[in-house]
Amino acid sequence: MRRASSLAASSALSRVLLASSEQQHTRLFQVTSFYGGLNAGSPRRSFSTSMRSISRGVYSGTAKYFMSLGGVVAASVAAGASSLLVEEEAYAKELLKPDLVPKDVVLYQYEACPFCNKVKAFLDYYDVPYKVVEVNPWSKNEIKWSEYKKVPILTVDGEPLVDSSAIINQMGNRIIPGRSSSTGKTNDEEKKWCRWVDDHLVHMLSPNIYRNTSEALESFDYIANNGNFSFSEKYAVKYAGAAAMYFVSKKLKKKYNITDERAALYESAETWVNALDGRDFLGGLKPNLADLAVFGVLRPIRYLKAGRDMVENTRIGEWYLRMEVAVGESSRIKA
Ligand SMILES: N[C@@H](CCC(=O)N[C@@H](CS)C(=O)NCC(=O)O)C(=O)O
Repeated sequence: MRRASSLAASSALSRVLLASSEQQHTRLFQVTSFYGGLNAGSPRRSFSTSMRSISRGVYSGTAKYFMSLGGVVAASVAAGASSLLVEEEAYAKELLKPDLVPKDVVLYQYEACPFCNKVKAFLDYYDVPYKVVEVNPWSKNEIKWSEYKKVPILTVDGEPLVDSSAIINQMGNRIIPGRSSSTGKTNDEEKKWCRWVDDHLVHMLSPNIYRNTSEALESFDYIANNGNFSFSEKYAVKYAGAAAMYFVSKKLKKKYNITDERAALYESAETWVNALDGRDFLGGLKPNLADLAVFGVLRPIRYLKAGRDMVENTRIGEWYLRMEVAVGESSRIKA
């Protein structure tokens, strides 16, 4: 893993910088929105994209003029940029030996599915290039060839793997050196928290993201715009889906004994921060599979109202940001 030479110092520095990172993100987000480089899903990326565009000189003279007026704004952007650079120095992807990287990896997924996002977090962190096939949840035409009718399905050099946890375990044993033989406390802790993600954390999601009509519509707007739907399906999905999931989420609340869904989400976030026990990641100085699982499951909701509330009302934001930096850009191969 690439790390800054003075690990302890940079880690401490990052901690200080990350303490105000949520405010920085909000500010950067507002600034980039103003300049038109908006990407609601990833303020960090939209910021760097905007900065790259400015430095390449792609903006018109008028736009540059308005930018030059924003002296105060620019100063705060510069401060944010330098701290983000330090963060990127300290946390980075885990790079594999090239001969361990599978040649042909295809993920059959729904863009907003938490289980699929777990697998993507793993592939992105280990920088495994993968193609994505977005499955239509109604016809499922794209996975007609498979007996398994859920997503994610990952084909690795032609071999289909199913179920997010099994996929990650099998891929981990295959590409992380020494992993299949690793034993002991660390491994037990990692396994315990991976199980917690599947048995507990995922059940917090639906009751929260569909908890009222406006949040259900916000969630389905995201799903409709990012899923594999025809033009007419999009509208049906957004409104019928939101209405249906609003009622389903109430049933799920009962099933999992949740009385106050937001309180339960916050409690889960705090439980996770307590598990970190002061470490940057559950894996110590770098993420392990449990970090990647928690991050993956939370990623589709992070910039929805539920995720924003969670970050504002719990201590999970600093860890989440470290994960965003460590996992980095997607390794997805653009078609
Ligand atoms: N335990 C499985 C659960 C996968 C799962 O339930 N996927 C959902 C999407 S989030 C699914 O495909 N449901 C069936 C359907 O859409 O018909 C895993 O971890 O991969």
